[in-house]
Amino acid sequence: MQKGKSLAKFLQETASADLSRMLLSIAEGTKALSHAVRNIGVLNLSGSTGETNVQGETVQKLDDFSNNIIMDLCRSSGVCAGFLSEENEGLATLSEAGTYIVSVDPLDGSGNIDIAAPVGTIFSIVERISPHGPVSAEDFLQPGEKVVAAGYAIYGSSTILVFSTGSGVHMFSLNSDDNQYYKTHTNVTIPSNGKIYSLNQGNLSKFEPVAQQFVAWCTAHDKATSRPYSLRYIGAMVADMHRTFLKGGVFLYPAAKGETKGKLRLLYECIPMAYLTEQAGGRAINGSRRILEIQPTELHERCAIIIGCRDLVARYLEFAAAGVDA
Ligand code: AFP
Repeated sequence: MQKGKSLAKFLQETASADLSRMLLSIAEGTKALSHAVRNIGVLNLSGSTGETNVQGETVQKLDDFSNNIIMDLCRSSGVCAGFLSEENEGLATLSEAGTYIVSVDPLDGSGNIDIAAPVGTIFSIVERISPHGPVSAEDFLQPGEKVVAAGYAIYGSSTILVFSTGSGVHMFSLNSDDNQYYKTHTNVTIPSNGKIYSLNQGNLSKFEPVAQQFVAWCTAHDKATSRPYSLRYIGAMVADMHRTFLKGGVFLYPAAKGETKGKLRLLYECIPMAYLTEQAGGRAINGSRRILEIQPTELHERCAIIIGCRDLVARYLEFAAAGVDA
């Protein structure tokens, strides 16, 4: 691999000492998870723990392992005040004198583990509102506009850490020789348009009518706009979004008919991806509103999402504004 700047050096030059520390701790966690994902069989980490998480989903051994690793590293950073994870029902105070509040999906796409398909970690970071001491729910329930850094790691055919601290989106690849991250893409921009749409099309009849109209538009023939577009769906948001950042297109998990919320979680899936997408020049909405403007009201709140190339998200909004019969 041709080595770019190391992550530590890059952060030294672009972020405060405390934020660097926070991000480097999460990055260390992703290295451990990358190793675990690649050695799942020999580490006896496949299969489920037999428990169910707060979302009602079966907890995989690797989910549990990932949660513990990321939480321990956030704690040892000394700057992480509060921690919320998809795997924990409540929030945790890690360091009463810390500044940062971290919301994380430690292992996104865990259904992909047993088939050796990509999985990842997604996180977002805000500053605490409460004074020093134990953290409170309001520290976590901040809109995406308050995010100071967000990112994800994808454990795919290679391991890549992607993040933004508010000045562009940067990608760092994990070098297996020295187990260090090196910059491979800087200031990533999502193309303004694209020829890929990504959703669980098997659920189409359950989704809001606008989503059905949008998919019908994506699959219609039109030479001028190069339609029909291609459908790609990996079933791990991290992987579907990683492709969207690099190749363009749109990823959707719309609301079901008659509902306003979707399946994905606002604090540790939708907000971090929306933040990165806007940093990369794209757009992210819940069907009608910009995701980063939504005021969260619950820790594990769900949210509909339509995210990716500006022009495609704008097209979805046009259909929504025109109104469709259910
Ligand atoms: P987990 O983090 O629980 O593994 O969830 C995966 C996920 O939230 C997201 O990464 C996928 O895009 C989505 O679920 C897939 O959902 P469907 O199976 O309903 O298509």
